Amino acid sequence: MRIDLNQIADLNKNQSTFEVELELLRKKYSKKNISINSIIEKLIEFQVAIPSWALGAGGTRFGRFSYGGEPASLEQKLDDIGVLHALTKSAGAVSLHIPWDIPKDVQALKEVAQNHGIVFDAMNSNTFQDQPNANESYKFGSLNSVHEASRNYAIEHNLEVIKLGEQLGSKSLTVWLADGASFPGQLNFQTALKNTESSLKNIYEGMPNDWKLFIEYKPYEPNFYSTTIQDWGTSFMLANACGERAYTLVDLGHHLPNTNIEQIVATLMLRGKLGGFHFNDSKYGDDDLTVGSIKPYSLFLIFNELVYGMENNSKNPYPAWMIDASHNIKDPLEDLLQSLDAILLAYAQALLVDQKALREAQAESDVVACQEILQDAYRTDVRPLLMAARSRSGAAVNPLQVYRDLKVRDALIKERGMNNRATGL
Ligand code: PSV
Ligand code: MN
Repeated sequence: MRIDLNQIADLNKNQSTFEVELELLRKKYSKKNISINSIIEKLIEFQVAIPSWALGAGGTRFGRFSYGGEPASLEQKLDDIGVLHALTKSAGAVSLHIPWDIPKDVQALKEVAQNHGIVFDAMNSNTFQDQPNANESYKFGSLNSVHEASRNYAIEHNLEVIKLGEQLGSKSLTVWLADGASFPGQLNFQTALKNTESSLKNIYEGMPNDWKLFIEYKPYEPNFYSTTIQDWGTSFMLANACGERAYTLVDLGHHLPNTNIEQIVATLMLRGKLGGFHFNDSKYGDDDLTVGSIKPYSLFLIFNELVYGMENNSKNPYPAWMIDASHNIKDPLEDLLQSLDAILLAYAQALLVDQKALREAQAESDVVACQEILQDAYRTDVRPLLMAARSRSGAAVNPLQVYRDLKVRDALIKERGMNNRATGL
Protein backbone atom coordinates (compact mmCIF):
# COMPACT_ATOMS: atom_id res chain seq x y z
CA MET A 1 0.00 0.00 0.00
CA ARG A 2 1.42 3.34 -1.05
CA ILE A 3 -0.31 6.69 -0.95
CA ASP A 4 -0.34 8.50 -4.26
CA LEU A 5 1.03 11.99 -3.59
CA ASN A 6 -1.13 13.42 -6.42
CA GLN A 7 -4.23 12.30 -4.53
CA ILE A 8 -3.02 14.19 -1.46
CA ALA A 9 -2.39 17.30 -3.56
CA ASP A 10 -5.89 17.03 -5.09
CA LEU A 11 -7.60 16.65 -1.71
CA ASN A 12 -5.58 19.57 -0.32
CA LYS A 13 -7.14 21.86 -2.92
CA ASN A 14 -10.44 21.88 -0.98
CA GLN A 15 -8.69 22.81 2.26
CA SER A 16 -7.42 26.33 1.83
CA THR A 17 -9.64 28.18 4.35
CA PHE A 18 -6.90 27.92 6.99
CA GLU A 19 -5.01 30.68 5.14
CA VAL A 20 -7.47 33.28 6.47
CA GLU A 21 -6.99 32.15 10.07
CA LEU A 22 -3.23 32.05 9.49
CA GLU A 23 -3.26 35.72 8.51
CA LEU A 24 -5.05 36.61 11.74
CA LEU A 25 -2.41 34.72 13.73
CA ARG A 26 0.33 36.47 11.80
CA LYS A 27 -1.15 39.87 12.69
CA LYS A 28 -1.60 39.04 16.36
CA TYR A 29 1.89 37.58 16.85
CA SER A 30 3.85 40.09 14.78
CA LYS A 31 2.94 42.61 17.51
CA LYS A 32 4.80 40.35 19.97
CA ASN A 33 7.72 39.86 17.59
CA ILE A 34 6.94 36.17 17.22
CA SER A 35 7.46 34.94 13.68
CA ILE A 36 4.71 32.65 12.43
CA ASN A 37 6.92 31.64 9.51
CA SER A 38 9.72 30.38 11.70
CA ILE A 39 7.19 28.41 13.78
CA ILE A 40 5.89 26.79 10.59
CA GLU A 41 9.50 25.93 9.63
CA LYS A 42 10.06 24.31 13.04
CA LEU A 43 6.86 22.28 12.68
CA ILE A 44 7.99 21.04 9.27
CA GLU A 45 11.37 19.96 10.69
CA PHE A 46 9.90 18.07 13.66
CA GLN A 47 10.12 14.31 13.04
CA VAL A 48 8.79 11.66 15.40
CA ALA A 49 9.89 8.03 15.25
CA ILE A 50 7.16 5.41 15.04
CA PRO A 51 7.89 2.27 17.05
CA SER A 52 7.73 -0.95 15.10
CA TRP A 53 5.46 -2.44 17.77
CA ALA A 54 2.69 0.17 17.52
CA LEU A 55 1.35 -0.78 14.11
CA GLY A 56 -0.76 -3.72 15.16
CA ALA A 57 -3.48 -4.17 17.77
CA GLY A 58 -1.93 -3.95 21.22
CA GLY A 59 -4.32 -5.55 23.65
CA THR A 60 -4.20 -5.91 27.40
CA ARG A 61 -3.61 -8.90 29.63
CA PHE A 62 -7.37 -9.47 29.44
CA GLY A 63 -7.52 -9.85 25.72
CA ARG A 64 -6.65 -8.64 22.31
CA PHE A 65 -8.97 -7.59 19.52
CA SER A 66 -7.29 -8.12 16.17
CA TYR A 67 -7.24 -5.52 13.47
CA GLY A 68 -7.61 -6.46 9.83
CA GLY A 69 -4.67 -5.66 7.57
CA GLU A 70 -2.05 -5.71 10.32
CA PRO A 71 1.53 -5.77 9.03
CA ALA A 72 2.97 -9.30 9.15
CA SER A 73 6.55 -8.45 8.25
CA LEU A 74 9.00 -5.69 9.00
CA GLU A 75 8.73 -4.50 5.40
CA GLN A 76 4.96 -4.16 5.84
CA LYS A 77 5.51 -2.22 9.06
CA LEU A 78 7.71 0.20 7.14
CA ASP A 79 4.98 0.46 4.51
CA ASP A 80 2.54 1.48 7.25
CA ILE A 81 4.96 4.11 8.53
CA GLY A 82 5.34 5.18 4.90
CA VAL A 83 1.56 5.85 4.86
CA LEU A 84 1.83 7.93 8.05
CA HIS A 85 4.81 9.84 6.68
CA ALA A 86 3.18 10.53 3.31
CA LEU A 87 0.10 11.90 5.09
CA THR A 88 1.93 14.01 7.68
CA LYS A 89 5.60 14.40 6.62
CA SER A 90 6.36 14.18 10.35
CA ALA A 91 6.85 10.44 10.79
CA GLY A 92 10.15 10.05 8.94
CA ALA A 93 11.75 7.58 11.35
CA VAL A 94 11.23 4.10 12.77
CA SER A 95 12.40 2.68 16.09
CA LEU A 96 12.97 -1.08 16.03
CA HIS A 97 12.57 -3.48 18.94
CA ILE A 98 14.85 -6.49 18.85
CA PRO A 99 14.15 -9.43 18.69
CA TRP A 100 10.55 -8.57 17.69
CA ASP A 101 11.89 -7.08 14.46
CA ILE A 102 15.07 -8.73 13.26
CA PRO A 103 15.51 -7.88 9.57
CA LYS A 104 15.91 -10.84 7.25
CA ASP A 105 17.74 -8.81 4.62
CA VAL A 106 19.27 -5.61 5.95
CA GLN A 107 20.06 -4.11 2.54
CA ALA A 108 16.57 -4.77 1.19
CA LEU A 109 15.02 -3.28 4.32
CA LYS A 110 17.14 -0.15 4.04
CA GLU A 111 15.90 0.28 0.49
CA VAL A 112 12.26 -0.02 1.58
CA ALA A 113 12.88 2.59 4.29
CA GLN A 114 14.66 4.90 1.88
CA ASN A 115 11.80 4.66 -0.61
CA HIS A 116 9.44 5.91 2.09
CA GLY A 117 11.86 8.62 3.30
CA ILE A 118 12.26 6.83 6.64
CA VAL A 119 15.46 6.65 8.72
CA PHE A 120 16.29 4.22 11.53
CA ASP A 121 16.16 5.98 14.88
CA ALA A 122 16.99 4.48 18.29
CA MET A 123 17.24 0.69 18.52
CA ASN A 124 15.46 -0.92 21.49
CA SER A 125 16.81 -4.02 23.18
CA ASN A 126 14.51 -6.49 24.90
CA THR A 127 15.70 -8.31 27.99
CA PHE A 128 12.24 -8.45 29.56
CA GLN A 129 11.07 -11.58 27.73
CA ASP A 130 12.71 -14.96 27.33
CA GLN A 131 13.02 -15.97 23.71
CA PRO A 132 12.50 -19.56 22.48
CA ASN A 133 15.73 -21.57 22.96
CA ALA A 134 17.30 -18.88 25.13
CA ASN A 135 20.33 -20.13 27.10
CA GLU A 136 19.57 -17.95 30.11
CA SER A 137 16.34 -16.68 31.65
CA TYR A 138 15.37 -13.12 32.55
CA LYS A 139 12.65 -14.25 34.92
CA PHE A 140 14.52 -12.80 37.91
CA GLY A 141 16.23 -9.94 36.11
CA SER A 142 18.64 -9.23 33.29
CA LEU A 143 21.25 -6.47 33.70
CA ASN A 144 20.62 -6.46 37.46
CA SER A 145 20.53 -10.23 37.87
CA VAL A 146 22.17 -12.03 40.75
CA HIS A 147 23.32 -14.55 38.14
CA GLU A 148 26.42 -13.47 36.27
CA ALA A 149 25.45 -15.68 33.31
CA SER A 150 22.10 -13.89 32.92
CA ARG A 151 23.77 -10.51 33.13
CA ASN A 152 26.33 -11.45 30.48
CA TYR A 153 23.61 -12.89 28.27
CA ALA A 154 21.68 -9.60 28.49
CA ILE A 155 24.83 -7.54 27.83
CA GLU A 156 25.60 -9.69 24.79
CA HIS A 157 22.05 -9.15 23.48
CA ASN A 158 22.46 -5.37 23.74
CA LEU A 159 25.78 -5.53 21.90
CA GLU A 160 24.13 -7.52 19.12
CA VAL A 161 21.35 -4.93 18.88
CA ILE A 162 24.01 -2.22 18.51
CA LYS A 163 25.70 -4.21 15.70
CA LEU A 164 22.41 -4.55 13.88
CA GLY A 165 21.66 -0.86 14.38
CA GLU A 166 25.04 0.05 12.90
CA GLN A 167 24.15 -1.80 9.72
CA LEU A 168 20.85 0.07 9.51
CA GLY A 169 22.32 3.51 10.15
CA SER A 170 20.92 3.96 13.65
CA LYS A 171 22.96 6.01 16.13
CA SER A 172 21.44 5.17 19.48
CA LEU A 173 20.32 2.41 21.79
CA THR A 174 17.41 2.64 24.24
CA VAL A 175 17.56 0.34 27.22
CA TRP A 176 14.41 -0.18 29.21
CA LEU A 177 14.65 -2.80 31.94
CA ALA A 178 11.74 -4.59 33.56
CA ASP A 179 14.27 -5.68 36.22
CA GLY A 180 13.02 -5.42 39.76
CA ALA A 181 11.30 -7.34 42.52
CA SER A 182 7.73 -8.44 42.95
CA PHE A 183 8.07 -8.92 46.70
CA PRO A 184 10.00 -7.33 49.58
CA GLY A 185 13.22 -9.14 50.39
CA GLN A 186 13.48 -10.66 46.93
CA LEU A 187 16.40 -8.40 45.93
CA ASN A 188 19.20 -6.61 47.66
CA PHE A 189 18.56 -3.12 46.26
CA GLN A 190 22.19 -2.03 46.41
CA THR A 191 23.53 -5.17 44.72
CA ALA A 192 20.84 -4.90 42.02
CA LEU A 193 21.80 -1.29 41.33
CA LYS A 194 25.53 -2.05 41.31
CA ASN A 195 25.00 -4.93 38.90
CA THR A 196 22.87 -2.72 36.64
CA GLU A 197 25.51 0.01 36.62
CA SER A 198 28.31 -2.38 35.78
CA SER A 199 26.26 -4.07 33.01
CA LEU A 200 25.29 -0.69 31.49
CA LYS A 201 28.94 0.37 31.52
CA ASN A 202 29.80 -2.77 29.55
CA ILE A 203 27.15 -1.91 26.96
CA TYR A 204 28.29 1.72 26.84
CA GLU A 205 31.89 0.62 26.24
CA GLY A 206 30.68 -1.57 23.38
CA MET A 207 28.97 1.31 21.55
CA PRO A 208 30.64 3.04 18.59
CA ASN A 209 31.97 6.52 19.45
CA ASP A 210 29.18 8.33 17.64
CA TRP A 211 26.37 6.42 19.41
CA LYS A 212 24.22 7.50 22.34
CA LEU A 213 22.79 5.35 25.10
CA PHE A 214 19.30 6.23 26.39
CA ILE A 215 18.37 4.86 29.80
CA GLU A 216 14.61 4.65 30.34
CA TYR A 217 13.02 4.56 33.80
CA LYS A 218 9.63 3.39 35.05
CA PRO A 219 8.24 3.17 38.60
CA TYR A 220 6.49 -0.19 38.37
CA GLU A 221 5.26 -2.94 36.06
CA PRO A 222 5.84 -5.77 35.43
CA ASN A 223 7.35 -5.88 38.92
CA PHE A 224 4.94 -4.46 41.46
CA TYR A 225 7.14 -3.98 44.50
CA SER A 226 10.28 -2.37 43.11
CA THR A 227 11.92 -1.56 39.80
CA THR A 228 15.68 -1.15 39.77
CA ILE A 229 15.65 1.90 37.45
CA GLN A 230 12.49 3.38 38.95
CA ASP A 231 12.86 7.11 38.40
CA TRP A 232 14.70 9.86 36.54
CA GLY A 233 17.18 10.30 39.38
CA THR A 234 18.33 6.69 39.15
CA SER A 235 18.55 6.91 35.37
CA PHE A 236 20.47 10.22 35.60
CA MET A 237 22.90 8.69 38.10
CA LEU A 238 23.50 5.68 35.86
CA ALA A 239 23.91 7.86 32.76
CA ASN A 240 26.52 9.94 34.58
CA ALA A 241 28.31 6.78 35.67
CA CYS A 242 28.41 5.49 32.09
CA GLY A 243 29.75 8.65 30.46
CA GLU A 244 29.11 11.65 28.25
CA ARG A 245 27.10 9.86 25.59
CA ALA A 246 24.68 8.24 28.04
CA TYR A 247 21.40 10.06 28.70
CA THR A 248 18.08 9.73 30.46
CA LEU A 249 14.99 8.90 28.43
CA VAL A 250 11.63 10.26 29.59
CA ASP A 251 8.53 8.22 28.77
CA LEU A 252 5.41 10.23 29.64
CA GLY A 253 3.64 7.15 31.02
CA HIS A 254 6.44 6.23 33.41
CA HIS A 255 5.57 8.44 36.36
CA LEU A 256 3.39 8.09 39.41
CA PRO A 257 0.17 10.15 39.24
CA ASN A 258 0.62 13.94 39.40
CA THR A 259 4.40 13.89 38.96
CA ASN A 260 5.63 17.22 37.62
CA ILE A 261 7.12 15.89 34.38
CA GLU A 262 7.87 19.36 32.98
CA GLN A 263 10.16 20.00 35.93
CA ILE A 264 12.00 16.72 35.31
CA VAL A 265 12.47 17.79 31.69
CA ALA A 266 13.89 21.17 32.78
CA THR A 267 16.28 19.62 35.30
CA LEU A 268 17.63 17.07 32.82
CA MET A 269 18.07 19.64 30.07
CA LEU A 270 19.89 22.02 32.38
CA ARG A 271 22.47 19.26 32.86
CA GLY A 272 22.45 18.29 29.16
CA LYS A 273 21.14 14.81 29.94
CA LEU A 274 17.75 14.54 28.26
CA GLY A 275 18.44 12.18 25.37
CA GLY A 276 15.17 10.58 24.37
CA PHE A 277 11.46 11.08 24.73
CA HIS A 278 8.53 8.65 24.49
CA PHE A 279 5.11 10.22 23.91
CA ASN A 280 1.80 8.75 25.08
CA ASP A 281 -0.90 9.71 27.57
CA SER A 282 -2.33 8.16 30.68
CA LYS A 283 -4.95 8.51 33.37
CA TYR A 284 -3.62 6.10 35.99
CA GLY A 285 -0.36 4.37 35.11
CA ASP A 286 1.54 3.37 31.99
CA ASP A 287 -1.72 3.38 30.05
CA ASP A 288 -0.11 4.00 26.63
CA LEU A 289 -3.09 6.02 25.41
CA THR A 290 -3.18 8.37 22.44
CA VAL A 291 -0.97 11.43 23.01
CA GLY A 292 -2.99 14.43 24.24
CA SER A 293 -6.17 12.42 24.81
CA ILE A 294 -6.23 12.87 28.61
CA LYS A 295 -3.93 15.70 29.72
CA PRO A 296 -3.30 18.10 26.85
CA TYR A 297 -2.44 21.03 29.18
CA SER A 298 0.31 18.95 30.84
CA LEU A 299 1.65 18.09 27.42
CA PHE A 300 1.76 21.79 26.58
CA LEU A 301 3.62 22.60 29.82
CA ILE A 302 6.10 19.82 29.04
CA PHE A 303 6.63 21.21 25.54
CA ASN A 304 7.09 24.65 27.02
CA GLU A 305 10.12 23.29 28.93
CA LEU A 306 11.35 21.33 25.91
CA VAL A 307 11.24 24.46 23.77
CA TYR A 308 13.02 26.47 26.45
CA GLY A 309 15.64 23.73 26.82
CA MET A 310 16.19 23.38 23.06
CA GLU A 311 16.75 27.14 22.84
CA ASN A 312 18.84 27.63 25.98
CA ASN A 313 20.68 24.39 26.81
CA SER A 314 23.11 23.96 23.95
CA LYS A 315 24.85 21.12 25.86
CA ASN A 316 21.69 19.03 25.64
CA PRO A 317 21.52 17.02 22.41
CA TYR A 318 18.47 17.35 20.18
CA PRO A 319 16.17 14.74 21.80
CA ALA A 320 15.13 11.57 19.96
CA TRP A 321 11.32 11.73 19.77
CA MET A 322 9.22 8.58 19.63
CA ILE A 323 5.56 7.65 20.13
CA ASP A 324 5.28 4.78 22.61
CA ALA A 325 1.59 3.96 22.69
CA SER A 326 -0.60 0.92 22.31
CA HIS A 327 -3.93 0.63 20.53
CA ASN A 328 -6.57 -1.61 21.95
CA ILE A 329 -9.74 -0.48 20.25
CA LYS A 330 -8.70 2.05 17.61
CA ASP A 331 -7.26 1.53 14.16
CA PRO A 332 -3.53 1.76 15.03
CA LEU A 333 -2.77 4.06 12.09
CA GLU A 334 -5.62 6.43 12.95
CA ASP A 335 -4.45 6.43 16.55
CA LEU A 336 -0.90 7.30 15.47
CA LEU A 337 -2.22 10.11 13.27
CA GLN A 338 -4.05 11.52 16.27
CA SER A 339 -0.88 11.24 18.38
CA LEU A 340 1.25 12.98 15.76
CA ASP A 341 -1.33 15.74 15.59
CA ALA A 342 -1.41 16.18 19.37
CA ILE A 343 2.41 16.34 19.57
CA LEU A 344 2.62 19.05 16.92
CA LEU A 345 -0.28 21.00 18.43
CA ALA A 346 1.45 21.12 21.82
CA TYR A 347 4.76 22.02 20.17
CA ALA A 348 3.13 24.85 18.19
CA GLN A 349 1.40 26.19 21.31
CA ALA A 350 4.71 26.16 23.20
CA LEU A 351 6.42 27.99 20.35
CA LEU A 352 3.78 30.72 20.67
CA VAL A 353 4.63 31.46 24.30
CA ASP A 354 5.83 35.05 24.54
CA GLN A 355 9.13 34.18 26.24
CA LYS A 356 10.24 37.79 26.61
CA ALA A 357 7.02 38.84 28.33
CA LEU A 358 7.15 35.71 30.50
CA ARG A 359 10.73 36.47 31.67
CA GLU A 360 9.66 40.02 32.54
CA ALA A 361 6.57 38.86 34.43
CA GLN A 362 8.68 36.28 36.29
CA ALA A 363 11.25 38.92 37.20
CA GLU A 364 8.48 41.01 38.72
CA SER A 365 6.87 37.99 40.36
CA ASP A 366 3.66 38.89 38.57
CA VAL A 367 2.12 35.47 39.02
CA VAL A 368 -1.15 36.40 37.37
CA ALA A 369 0.61 37.71 34.25
CA CYS A 370 2.77 34.55 34.08
CA GLN A 371 -0.33 32.36 34.00
CA GLU A 372 -2.03 34.63 31.46
CA ILE A 373 0.98 34.46 29.12
CA LEU A 374 1.14 30.67 29.21
CA GLN A 375 -2.59 30.23 28.83
CA ASP A 376 -2.83 32.75 26.02
CA ALA A 377 -0.58 30.45 23.99
CA TYR A 378 -2.37 27.31 25.14
CA ARG A 379 -5.79 28.70 24.26
CA THR A 380 -4.76 29.77 20.78
CA ASP A 381 -6.15 27.59 18.01
CA VAL A 382 -2.89 26.50 16.37
CA ARG A 383 -4.47 24.14 13.85
CA PRO A 384 -3.95 26.64 11.00
CA LEU A 385 -0.20 26.50 11.74
CA LEU A 386 -0.15 22.73 11.41
CA MET A 387 -2.22 22.94 8.23
CA ALA A 388 0.20 25.49 6.77
CA ALA A 389 3.20 23.31 7.69
CA ARG A 390 1.59 20.27 6.08
CA SER A 391 0.54 22.09 2.98
CA ARG A 392 4.08 23.46 2.50
CA SER A 393 5.76 20.10 3.05
CA GLY A 394 3.47 18.23 0.66
CA ALA A 395 1.61 16.37 3.40
CA ALA A 396 -2.17 16.15 3.69
CA VAL A 397 -3.65 19.30 5.23
CA ASN A 398 -6.06 17.02 7.12
CA PRO A 399 -4.25 13.65 7.41
CA LEU A 400 -6.98 11.73 9.23
CA GLN A 401 -9.65 12.83 6.77
CA VAL A 402 -7.48 11.85 3.80
CA TYR A 403 -6.71 8.48 5.44
CA ARG A 404 -10.46 7.88 5.64
CA ASP A 405 -11.27 9.35 2.22
CA LEU A 406 -8.67 7.09 0.60
CA LYS A 407 -10.02 4.08 2.56
CA VAL A 408 -6.49 3.06 3.54
CA ARG A 409 -7.56 0.42 6.06
CA ASP A 410 -9.84 -1.28 3.50
CA ALA A 411 -6.94 -1.35 1.06
CA LEU A 412 -4.65 -2.88 3.70
CA ILE A 413 -7.22 -5.55 4.53
CA LYS A 414 -7.61 -6.35 0.83
CA GLU A 415 -3.84 -6.63 0.45
CA ARG A 416 -3.01 -8.52 3.66
CA GLY A 417 -6.22 -10.18 4.80
CA MET A 418 -7.96 -10.17 8.18
CA ASN A 419 -5.75 -12.55 10.12
CA ASN A 420 -2.23 -11.11 10.15
CA ARG A 421 -0.74 -10.41 13.50
CA ALA A 422 2.01 -7.84 13.94
CA THR A 423 4.91 -8.77 16.22
CA GLY A 424 5.26 -6.85 19.47
CA LEU A 425 3.70 -6.99 22.88
C1 PSV B 1 8.08 -0.08 28.63
O1 PSV B 1 6.86 0.16 29.24
C2 PSV B 1 8.25 0.74 27.36
O2 PSV B 1 7.90 2.08 27.59
C3 PSV B 1 9.66 0.63 26.82
O3 PSV B 1 9.99 1.78 26.08
C4 PSV B 1 9.53 -0.55 25.92
O4 PSV B 1 10.55 -0.64 24.97
C5 PSV B 1 8.17 -0.29 25.27
O5 PSV B 1 7.40 0.26 26.34
C6 PSV B 1 7.51 -1.48 24.67
O6 PSV B 1 7.29 -2.47 25.61
MN1 MN C 1 8.83 3.71 26.51
